[in-house]
Amino acid sequence: MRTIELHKSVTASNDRDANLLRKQMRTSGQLLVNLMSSPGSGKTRLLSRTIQDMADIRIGVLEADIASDVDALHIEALGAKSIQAHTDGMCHMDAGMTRRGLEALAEESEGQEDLIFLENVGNLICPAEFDTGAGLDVMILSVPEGDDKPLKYPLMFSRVQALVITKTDTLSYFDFDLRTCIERVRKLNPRIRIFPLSAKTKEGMEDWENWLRDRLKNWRSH
Ligand SMILES: Nc1nc2c(ncn2[C@@H]2O[C@H](COP(=O)(O)OP(=O)(O)OP(=O)(O)O)[C@@H](O)[C@H]2O)c(=O)[nH]1
Ligand SMILES: [Mg+2]
Repeated sequence: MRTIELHKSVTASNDRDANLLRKQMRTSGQLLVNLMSSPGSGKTRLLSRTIQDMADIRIGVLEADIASDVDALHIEALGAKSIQAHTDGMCHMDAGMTRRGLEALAEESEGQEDLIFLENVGNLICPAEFDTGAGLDVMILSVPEGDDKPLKYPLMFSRVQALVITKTDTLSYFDFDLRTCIERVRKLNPRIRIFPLSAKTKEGMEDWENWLRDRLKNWRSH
């Protein structure tokens, strides 16, 4: 498993870089999914379960963290190609950093993946402000974090195409009202897809994985 050091991109326009990367990914037929959430919400565990369940699809993972390589090692142990990217203390990935991470991944796997996940740095603020060039932006909110998060971090909930509400196996231990949470999210983002699930018990995983398959097909048909 390879670790790369990334530094902030010094280009004039992140949005332009992101749009170009998205166009190139569409041409290559690879769908990049940007996963964002607060630290510990369950990104790596969701990815692990998804990789195990979707064995027929070639999946690669770009793990972005300020330090450590535990997540990438975990993913590689499942047989998926993974690159650990260190972000030089930065709390998000920009499009140039994502491109360099993807290039490193392609050197390892010869660009064979159908689906590539970017596990963004755990943070609900900065990653929402930077387009990475991904074809899909997905947020994960876990039950222990509370159902008030859409009120506190509206930008993140507004700009993603899907929300995974994870750790639903813990609902009986927390004062988390799923209906209220979903109402709050829909007020910010009426078209968002919402997947309540548990990566531990697997309940709800199928809907999430079917949606990913559908999005990949759609990505390749345009
Ligand atoms: N009960 C339960 N625990 C979960 C679930 N998903 C993740 N966890 C646990 O939550 C903790 C954090 O999960 P991770 O997958 O490491 O979270 P992360 O978002 O990748 O964390 P960072 O990379 O540090 O931001 C671990 O102890 C997981 O086992 C779930 O669906 N149910
Ligand atoms: Mg992780």
